[in-house]
Amino acid sequence: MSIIEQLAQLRREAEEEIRAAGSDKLNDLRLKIFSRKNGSLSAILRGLGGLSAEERPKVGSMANEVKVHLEGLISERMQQLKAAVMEARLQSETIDVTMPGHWQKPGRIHILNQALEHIKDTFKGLGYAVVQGPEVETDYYNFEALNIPANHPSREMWDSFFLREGLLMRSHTSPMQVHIMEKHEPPVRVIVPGKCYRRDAVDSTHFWEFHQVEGLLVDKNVTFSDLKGTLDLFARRMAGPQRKTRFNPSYFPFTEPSAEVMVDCFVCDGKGCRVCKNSGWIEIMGAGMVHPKVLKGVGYDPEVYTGFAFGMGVERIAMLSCGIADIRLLFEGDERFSRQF
Ligand code: FA5
Repeated sequence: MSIIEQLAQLRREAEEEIRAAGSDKLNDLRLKIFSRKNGSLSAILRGLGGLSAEERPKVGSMANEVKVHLEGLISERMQQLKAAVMEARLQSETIDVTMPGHWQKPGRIHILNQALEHIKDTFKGLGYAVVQGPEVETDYYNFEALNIPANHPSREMWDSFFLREGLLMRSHTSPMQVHIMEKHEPPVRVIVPGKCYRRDAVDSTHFWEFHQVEGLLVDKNVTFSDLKGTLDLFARRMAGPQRKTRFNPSYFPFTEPSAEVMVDCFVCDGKGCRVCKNSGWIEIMGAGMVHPKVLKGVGYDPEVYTGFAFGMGVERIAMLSCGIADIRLLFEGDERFSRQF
């Protein structure tokens, strides 16, 4: 077969192969035709030397034309394959911008945390520092150091969850009064938010796990009027200026005198209902002047320093400020409830 016929055959066969090749084959095909060492075009061109001086340029230019033609076909095929890949991708990744999106419900701060923040802000504004304390306490801090010796009848007020010998889940935040005074010289002005645990029967205003905020202020010349003024301001700020407050005489072994701070019932406006047990009033905290025995126990001189303390239930405050009639609603995690606040 002459070189011209060989070139014509190469052209025909290569055209067919290029048209049929996929992108993985195309590069191999390019080498098979154009490789200097063992490409089929190079093999044919090696025969040029045997041609006459007249034939050589003619065949040379034909070989060049076949080369340019096949190279063009290969890059055209390459473009075609790339375009097909892109088209397939566009088809499979089509985004319908008119489709409705997935709605993510935004989270909310729980009503208890909202109340806690409000309480903290109010007292921070009055110059109180915020400190935390342990939930597992010793019998000494939960009772003894607060003037509640073993077998004292007032321990019944704090029916507790006991752990190992001498340890218990704190039943109020008052133990922190002692921790703080042991560590700091007066003046002291702190609040202590935290969880407390009691074996209380659950009803609309009691739960076995709840939150308190303890307050403690000790300095020279602190009087019961300072306590009343502070808590009255706080109650109105939390529950609204229309709410009435009342200080009932009460008893806590670690304060003398002691008081129960009441707010008129927000559900019945003081007329009497299930929530206020028909009394018209809801107790929100206990308070009083720090007992001299407690001051002495931590090394403070009760002749020089006096102070007041209070402990409030955060759940009760949250219920009061939002008109919630049952404490259990706060712990059920029902979104229909929590979304309202
Ligand atoms: C005390 O716990 C005292 N430590 C408070 C105190 C502190 C008095 C400093 C004097 C000086 P009491 O047991 O009354 O007191 O509880 C205080 C508040 O915690 C109550 O007014 C109530 O709002 C809340 N509370 C008590 N028990 C529960 C309960 N089971 N569930 C929800 N809230 C409760």
